[in-house]
Amino acid sequence: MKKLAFAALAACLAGAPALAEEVTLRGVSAFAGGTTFSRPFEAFVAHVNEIGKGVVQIDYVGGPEAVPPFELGNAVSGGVVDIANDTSAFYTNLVPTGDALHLATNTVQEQRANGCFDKIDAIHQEQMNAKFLARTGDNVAFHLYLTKPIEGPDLSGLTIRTTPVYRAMFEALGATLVRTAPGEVYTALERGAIDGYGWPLQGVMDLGWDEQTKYRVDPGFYQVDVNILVNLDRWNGISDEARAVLQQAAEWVEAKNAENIAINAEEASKQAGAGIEVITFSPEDQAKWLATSQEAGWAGVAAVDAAIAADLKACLVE
Ligand code: 173
Repeated sequence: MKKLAFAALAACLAGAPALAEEVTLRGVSAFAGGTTFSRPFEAFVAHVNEIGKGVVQIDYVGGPEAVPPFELGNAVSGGVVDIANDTSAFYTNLVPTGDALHLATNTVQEQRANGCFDKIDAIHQEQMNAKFLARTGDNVAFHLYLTKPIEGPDLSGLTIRTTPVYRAMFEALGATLVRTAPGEVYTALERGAIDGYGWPLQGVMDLGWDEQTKYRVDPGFYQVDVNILVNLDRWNGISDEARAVLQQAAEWVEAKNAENIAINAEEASKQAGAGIEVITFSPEDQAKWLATSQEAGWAGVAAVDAAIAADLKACLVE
């Protein structure tokens, strides 16, 4: 090993192209291993480890037990973690306009084609020292889940578990909000500390929340963003070949976002099987629900940075 490093250094000094050594990146997910929103990342890791042999490998260290979800942004920003699977809602401390990402109505493929992806990447590079490598979660909407029924889009008197994803909307509809990591939702429900929670259509059953959930409010709103981020210094320090492997695997995992449409249908029927009833509002109330989600969501981003909000809205909402 030492000899090899010396040989590489010598080759480098002699001006000859150095034999790039295989690099290993330490990877962590903000979601528990094997659960819905870690799955695309886990497939990405397996793919990189297959196509990147001799060039780049990922050592998947683990999930929230390795790094607490709301700390993962700092960990990848500072280089404690090289590559992270994280949602923008968990790192708003670093990229406060990241809330725009879940307001997208188009796909990541469209965002790559219309230049939006590069803008989002530039914001991540500048504000959190991270390369925005890939986005998963397209086609999966968020919902409100409840332990008691509601009649319409009035959440006053309800205490709801939230993350920045739902904050602006649920606040506008009068809810009292408590932010928790996913790992704390079950206990909060069990203790009656919350009357419900925001969560995507997929994954409710992963941590047993169906046992404590009576209702899902339809329609869903927004679109999940679970992103693969690489520490920028690490990204800049690896070979072109390693970066190309990661880019290729990024677009490969993004192509799998289309599978979410079929998975959504399976999940909805599993929830029904677990006894979760669907609350559907009147057409006027549905319109209010959805209009509030968009208006409150974009107002929240504009309050942070009006110029970025306008720029991203133009390429995320088509
Ligand atoms: O509800 C959440 O914890 C959240 O914000 C989220 C975001 C993306 C996927 C899953 C959950």
